Amino acid sequence: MKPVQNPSGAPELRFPEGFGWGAATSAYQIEGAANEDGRGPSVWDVFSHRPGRVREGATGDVAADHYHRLTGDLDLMRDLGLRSYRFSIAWPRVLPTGRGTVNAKGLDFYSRLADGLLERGIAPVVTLFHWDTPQALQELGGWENRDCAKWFADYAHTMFTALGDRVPTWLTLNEPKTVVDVGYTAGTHAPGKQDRQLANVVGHHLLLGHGLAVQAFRGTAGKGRIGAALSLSPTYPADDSAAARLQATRADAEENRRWLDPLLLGRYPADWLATQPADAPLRAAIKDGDAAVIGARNDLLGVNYYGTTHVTGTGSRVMLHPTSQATWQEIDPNGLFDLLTRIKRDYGDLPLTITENGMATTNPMQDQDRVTFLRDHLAAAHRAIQAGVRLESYHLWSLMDNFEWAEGYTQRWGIVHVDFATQKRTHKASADWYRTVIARNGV
Ligand code: GCO
Repeated sequence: MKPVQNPSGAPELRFPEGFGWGAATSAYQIEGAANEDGRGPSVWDVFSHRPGRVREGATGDVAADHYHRLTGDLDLMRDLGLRSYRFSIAWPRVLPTGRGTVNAKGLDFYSRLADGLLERGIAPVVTLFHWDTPQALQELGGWENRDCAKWFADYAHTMFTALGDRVPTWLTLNEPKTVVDVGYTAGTHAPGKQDRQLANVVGHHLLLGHGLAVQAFRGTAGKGRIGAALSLSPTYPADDSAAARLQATRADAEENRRWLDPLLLGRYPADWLATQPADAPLRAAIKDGDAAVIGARNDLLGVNYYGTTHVTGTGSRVMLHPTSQATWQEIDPNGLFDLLTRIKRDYGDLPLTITENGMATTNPMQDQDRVTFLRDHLAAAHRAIQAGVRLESYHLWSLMDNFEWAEGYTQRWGIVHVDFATQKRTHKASADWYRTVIARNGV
């Protein structure tokens, strides 16, 4: 590993003044307090309590107990020097049945969180939906039901009204792709369905919910900006053959364009739509006018980047780069440069924020592999900025170890170690390294 800093201590790669050094988390993964202060259940509470769904039978009932440790965690962020913090709001903590009467105690938690960040000079970046659909709405069909888009926009409006004076950056959805591919196709995330056709309908309703929430935002006095957080993966042919190139284009449609195009160009990509059979339920789900709602102007785009995708001429995926403990991850920092410059080229010059980037490692404290990962990705991000990309901020995933969905507590993604028996937080090597990066404004 080559030295991180030059001998004088100045960074080799200096970031623009005011760059938003940040970290990300999500509600169900850290909060715990699942049954307290009036919070209603989400699909993840139900799913994680079903035998055999999550490794070692783990749940998010307690998680990192962040709900009870708010002040300590805010101080931890301040001590790292964070300038930006991306968190999500648990919809059923604010609206226990997804709609109707607001749970004042739930809302108050997020209000205290936003205030606590601002007091410490940290900008709140709020995600409205990080997969925890209220169970009461799931019983009405959840995102399979077109009305869910409207329920989501109403909830979003509640949050804009409550926190709009304090939150500069809003993200509607986190990774709709994962809901579609993992929650509704593979079935290994909540709600655990395996129905590709239904999954695409869910995907459409998620996009519609995004568009309606953006509309609701424009109607409020909030002075902030709004967009979505997409998980994107540049796709490449695994070899030079024409067949592999064709498959890479198809994979790109599935991984990236089917989300980017509707949001930023106001239409599904024609080649992707052509893969949907004439009688696919998705076709009936798309109503006149939806494209315009979904494609309403966004102020920024959140990019979750974990790695690249390589496909062969038969369309199967191969890994040409190292992976991590999370074996779906193909670690390739250069892909981040390709992705950021590609977004600018194909979708215009909108401000970008990296909303997630990180790796799981089995090294509990001396996580030099994570330091190398983060440094290499920041170098790629820096190169993209040099190439003219309007990248404003970077949120590593994750601030602290947490409930990693179906993997439970067996994968650690944090720069801060959490002892889940005592809830003690301890800096890993990567946390101390990141603190220096922030202080020097560069790597
Ligand atoms: C996601 C989620 C995070 C995960 C992270 C690691 O993007 O999948 O936003 O909740 O924990 O990506 O898998």
